[in-house]
This record gives sequence, structure tokens and C-alpha cells, in this order.
Amino acid sequence: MTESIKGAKKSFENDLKEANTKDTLEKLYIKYLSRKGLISVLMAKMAGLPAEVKPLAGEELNLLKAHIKKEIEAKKSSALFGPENLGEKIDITLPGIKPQEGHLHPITKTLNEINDIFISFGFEIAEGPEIEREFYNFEALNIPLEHPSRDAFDTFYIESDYLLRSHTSTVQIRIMEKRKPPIQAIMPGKVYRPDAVDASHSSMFHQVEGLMVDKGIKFSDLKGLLELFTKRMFGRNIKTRFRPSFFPFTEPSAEVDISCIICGGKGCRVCSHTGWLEILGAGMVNPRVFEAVGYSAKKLTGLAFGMGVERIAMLRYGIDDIRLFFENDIRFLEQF
Ligand code: 2NL
Repeated sequence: MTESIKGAKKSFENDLKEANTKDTLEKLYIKYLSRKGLISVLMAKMAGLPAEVKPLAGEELNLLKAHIKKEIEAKKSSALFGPENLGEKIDITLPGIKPQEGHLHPITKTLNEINDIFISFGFEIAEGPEIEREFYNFEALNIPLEHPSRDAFDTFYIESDYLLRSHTSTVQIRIMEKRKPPIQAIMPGKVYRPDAVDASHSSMFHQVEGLMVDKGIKFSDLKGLLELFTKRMFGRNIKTRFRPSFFPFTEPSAEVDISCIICGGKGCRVCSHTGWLEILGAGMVNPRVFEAVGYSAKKLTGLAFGMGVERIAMLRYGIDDIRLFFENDIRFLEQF
């Protein structure tokens, strides 16, 4: 018996030397260690041995079995089977696999750009609460009780006197209440209106409003400021147009258009063939607003403006449905 075990060991050592691929090693495993392999055959033979040699033969056989197992495993995991010997070519100069990175939302990007432009003009950024009182959202802004936007259908009321702000002018009122002029600030933030949601309406959107209050602020300052802003935001060849309009909180008031960034002013589907796109509302602060915050309407003048961030982002990126911003579809967001 010892002889056949020795023979088996020798034959294994020879086989192992020859086995230089995963396949041949696998075959060795089958030849020696499988259920019908050489070790099993010898085990079976051992059953017929006399009792006095059985334990020794058993021990030798078990040692051989362990030896074979160890050797096959060792060779399998040896450098012989490293990638360079398996026909794989690894180019270590290739860049690694980049982890998936997130980025800012297109609305946040647009908001940051608007903020940066006004910061470069010397404006500060002010923020305030989204839950407001009627005084800040309406009264102080000269929006009287009978004004249609005070109707419960146009404002989210929480309970009497508490509502979700429908513009960020509320923050301007708070700043003026707290501080003396000169004031030069913009107020970016979320605003809420219970509009029926469609391609151009969302019940929450973002607004940036701006305010400058001092002695001697003129309408020409407003024009110059907003013209510079539109050129920085949309390009230096963009033209600006002021159209007379009405807001309760400014007098006079204007709506500001830019020459269509799609067709350059020739007329297309996006600008409804007018060559112009409306992007801002603006005006000189109504003296009644100054009175509401305790400023002297005799000594002071001010300019104010407001814009919808979604609208600007839609024009800049060529997006035709506002709902895309809020659906969190990764296929949409990945594009920015
Ligand atoms: C628009 C128009 C505007 C203002 C906002 C304002 C604020 C105060 C006083 C006077 Cl405290 N005016 N804000 C003025 C004109 C227009 O927004 O179309 N926004 C999207």
C-alpha cells in the first residue's frame, strides 16, 4: 500500500510540473481528488488491508490528499496565473474608472449666475422666510385687499394671516424695515402660487428680486443696470427693450424684453414671431412702499426689479417644459 501511495505522489508531482494552465490544473484536480479520482480509489483499496497496517496507510493517504490539494491551490493562485499570463493586457496608463459624480441642478446653476452678476455690481444677497404674513406679502407692497391676487385662489394660505410668499419682495420689505438706506440687495428664493401646473406654470418656482434705495436713484440707473445685466447673462450682442407696464409696488413700471436669443430678433416660434422675449419686470419703487416701511418718500427714490429663474433657465438651455426641472428624471438632469 505504501508503495502505491508513493507512486501516486510521484505521478502527481510529474503532472503538476506539466500543468501550466487553469484547464490542466482543473484536470489534475479531477484526476486525483474527485469522487472517482486516484485518492478515492486508494481509499477504497485500503478497506481490504489488515487491521495492523490500516491506520498508517490511512494517515499517509490523508497527508497525500492534503498535499495535493495545497499544491493545486498554490499553483492556481501563483503569479503564473496573473493577468499577464492569461492573455489580458493591462495598460496602466489608462485613466481609472470615474465614480459617478453629481452636479448642481440647472436652476441652482442659473440662480448662482444671476447672483454672481449682481454681486459683481456691488449688490448683497438677502434671504427671508418662505412662510410670510399678509403685511409683507401684500399690504406693504401696496397690494390692496381688493386686489385679485389676494384672493385665496392665487396665494397658498396656511391660516389667516399666514401664507406661502408669492414673491420675494417680502424680503425687501424686511430689509427696509430693519435698515436705513442706502440699500443695494437682491433676494433670490422659492415662491409659491396655486396655479394649474402646465408646461409654463409650477406651483413652486424661483425668483430673484432686486432693490436699490438711496437719494437720487433715477430711472436711467434702472435702465443701465438691467441692460448691463442682460448683456452679462445672455451675451453682449443682446438688445434690451423697456415696455410700459403696471405693478402696484412700482411707479412707473416697465416690462423688460431682450432680443430673441434663438433667432436673433428675426422672429421664430420661441418668441412668437415678435423677435423679443420678456424676461423681467421692473420700475421705480412706489412712494407708498416707502411709507409702509417708515422711509421718507420725499427724500428717497429707488429702483426695483424681479425675474423668474425658471424662465431664464428655460431660455438659456432651450427647455420648453418647466415641469422637467422638478421631476428629477436623471436623463434630463444629466444634460447640464
Ligand atoms: C416680475 C416683476 C417685480 C418688483 C418686482 C419690488 C419690490 C419692492 C418694491 C418695489 Cl419692495 N418693487 N419688486 C418690482 C417690479 C417688478 O417683479 O415679473 N417678477 C417675476
